[in-house]
Amino acid sequence: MTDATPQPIYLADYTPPNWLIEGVSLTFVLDPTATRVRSTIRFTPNPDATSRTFFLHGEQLELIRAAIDGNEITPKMVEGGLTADVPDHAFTWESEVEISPETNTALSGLYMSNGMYCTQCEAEGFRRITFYPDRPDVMAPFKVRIEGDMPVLLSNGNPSGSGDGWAEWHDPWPKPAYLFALVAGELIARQDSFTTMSGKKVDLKLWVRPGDEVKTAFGMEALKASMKWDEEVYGREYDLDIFQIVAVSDFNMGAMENKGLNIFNTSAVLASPETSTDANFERIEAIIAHEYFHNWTGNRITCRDWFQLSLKEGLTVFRDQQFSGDMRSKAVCRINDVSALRGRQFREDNGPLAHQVQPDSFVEINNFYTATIYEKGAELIGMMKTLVGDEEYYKALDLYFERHDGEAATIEDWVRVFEDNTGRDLTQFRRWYKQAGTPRLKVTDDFNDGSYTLHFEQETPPTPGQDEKLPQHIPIALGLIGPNGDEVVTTQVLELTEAKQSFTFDGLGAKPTPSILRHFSAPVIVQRDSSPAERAFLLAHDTDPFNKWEAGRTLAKDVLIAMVTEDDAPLSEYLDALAVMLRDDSLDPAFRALTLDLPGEDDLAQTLFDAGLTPDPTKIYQTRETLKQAMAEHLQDTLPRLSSEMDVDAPFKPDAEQAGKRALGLALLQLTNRLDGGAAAQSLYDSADNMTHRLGALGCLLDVEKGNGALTDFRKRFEGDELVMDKWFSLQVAHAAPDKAANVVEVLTKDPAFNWKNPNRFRAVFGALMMNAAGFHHPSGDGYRLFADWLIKLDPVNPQIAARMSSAFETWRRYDADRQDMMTTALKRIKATKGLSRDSQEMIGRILGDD
Ligand code: B3K
Ligand code: ZN
Repeated sequence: MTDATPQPIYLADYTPPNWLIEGVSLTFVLDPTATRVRSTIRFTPNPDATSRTFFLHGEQLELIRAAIDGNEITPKMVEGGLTADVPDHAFTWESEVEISPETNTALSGLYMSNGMYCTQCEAEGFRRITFYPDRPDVMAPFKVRIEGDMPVLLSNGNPSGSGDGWAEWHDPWPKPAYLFALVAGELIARQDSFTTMSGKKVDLKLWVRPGDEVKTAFGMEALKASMKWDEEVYGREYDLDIFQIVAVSDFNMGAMENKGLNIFNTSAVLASPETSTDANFERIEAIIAHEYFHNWTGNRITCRDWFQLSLKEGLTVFRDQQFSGDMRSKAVCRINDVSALRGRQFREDNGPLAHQVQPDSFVEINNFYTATIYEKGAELIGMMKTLVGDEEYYKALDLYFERHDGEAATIEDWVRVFEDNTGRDLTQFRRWYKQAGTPRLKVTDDFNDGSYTLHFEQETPPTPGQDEKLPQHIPIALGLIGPNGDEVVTTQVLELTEAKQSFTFDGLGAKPTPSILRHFSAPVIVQRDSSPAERAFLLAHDTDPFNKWEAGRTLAKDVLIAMVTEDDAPLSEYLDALAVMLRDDSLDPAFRALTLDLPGEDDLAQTLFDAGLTPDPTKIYQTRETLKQAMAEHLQDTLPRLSSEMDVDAPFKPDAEQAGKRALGLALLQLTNRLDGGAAAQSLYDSADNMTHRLGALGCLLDVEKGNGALTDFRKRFEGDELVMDKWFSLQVAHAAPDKAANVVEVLTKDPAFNWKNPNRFRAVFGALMMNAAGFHHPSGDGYRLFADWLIKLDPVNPQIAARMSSAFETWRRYDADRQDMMTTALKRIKATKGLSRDSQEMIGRILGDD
């Protein structure tokens, strides 16, 4: 931690490592406050390097001894590590350091969680374990010996020996240090096996704390399904004798893809019907797949440097999204993915934190594990697939694995594989990686003598450091629908490359209705003046499920915007269209549930801001409430029958079919709840046999201020279950009325169960406050003050989480002068905190727009 202005590092300054590593041996002698780490590393000169200077990263390490080729030396300690005089040929480095896992609250490096030892090394945590060239382009095979009085001692790779109080592991696949992992504790495993496509049997172990084993069945099935899917779809086979997952309570993110030993936040792996919602099951399945898929896209082929982060993350997100689509409903998954993209990445792209998918510089790389790197990165992969077609996409991937296996690659390598494979010139497409901001796509049309022309105009607004934007290469999947609802032009992909470009379709009998950007074929914002009638027509007739949903969403959004900005906005077209769609039982219940879901408060605020207006969060909140009430009243007669159709008679299964019914059932319950004052919700709460229903019902009860009894009951039932208690905390904040939200948070932070050093618990409360837009932005400013107080408190303990959550303030420029003033005051107060971490310094500086 330092007060000095942190210095950025630049992609342009990349130089190859001076020294490569042939092999590493590590010995850990575990102790909570005085763990000894001995390393023996065989360094060889890198023929591609321009210098032989020897530098090893190291942070918060106490050096006990160091030696080169057996001779004790005294290295020179420098900022961020050490240097030493070394021979100009291969040599063996040895060192011993002491570290204190118990006092490591940042959860980076080796730390303790509930009495167990575990590690998190990505991005730069390994340097908190031992002195090492902690950069992803230095790859090495690892041998690890762990000594400690713990029954289970784990590391990467295959087991190579064990005895009382010790275990040894060997990972033959060269890997960068960020993929290193160690776990030691009192754990028990669910065991299974998977036979790979070449007939190799792989042991599978999912390690948890005793008591949690009842929650491991689903995760194990998801793992086996992922292994099979990666073989079938990408031809990728697993490459060690064993694959292990460990569940940890204190973890900064969802999970980590350490080679052969994935470490998971308990929230991303433990599941049971009584304690997990359908959304939890779905997320767990996706994260298990994501981390497993990293074995090829991330581990076998890793990143040359952290500017290439999206090379592994964008591609792996794309792969996990494909997997989820195959396991569940493609349409519903796509809609959810796009909603998440709009909610998080568009928000980021439209504010002071906007950055490139491949940034040019960063101060703290942990601040760049963002929706832009991940989700926008995944969209870029999807666009490439759309442009080259499925067959060429999979051929290009084969070439990628063949050409770069075992390497630390770049985004440029990736794009070149596509060019070499297809012969296409992707020069313009590369702009997607280097140009931040969400393109706006204006669309108009005309029809003359059977010729229909669509006119596109693209423009990307300025983002920090990038005032001028060039046109992007945008694949626009398009279909045309005739006046009788038949599709007259089936989906085809138009390639927009100019700032303005038109496309004409001849031989049409009548003016068609365009279905633009099917399947959301590019991460852009379509701006098209369209009548409610046209939107309702598409909602009824579009054959592309994404655009069918999109038509409903834009219809709802237009209505909400009109309600906010005009006195009497007509609702009938929307409500009638909704009623027709809801009753259409040829439609998947999950899809219908999504159509009932109104555009979020943040989305509306951004839309108003884009239109040159100043959003008022309170008014947006009230408007959504008014529309929901109107929906409930309009659908009143339909609700009882429809709701009963959503009953699930069969035993609980977390599959898409049952989950869809529960989702629609709960969406309808939220409407019924406005009419019956909580009666149906109370009865569902009392009879619920699964967490989806119980939590959904509890939310409804809180909405009508009848939740106190159920809240007490819920706590009593689940007091011992951390993950369910996280829900108990977050639900109360999510459902707090805007004028009460800050107070609810204040009370919850005083609850003895509010263990704020645990990231899940902190996020449960403050993540929910951030999402409760009208509460966070309440004109009293209490939300801002409280949020800032807690970020200041958290920063010295866990800078990564504090920095990440400061993005709650990233939208400050949208709002009125009073709110802007209160938000910037809060930000400046954080900034002025003595000893503020480099992580938070960078984030707050960028949010405020400091140079
Ligand atoms: N690669 C990790 C994220 C590491 C975050 C470091 N701050 C998980 C994932 O994307 O799979
Ligand atoms: Zn990942």
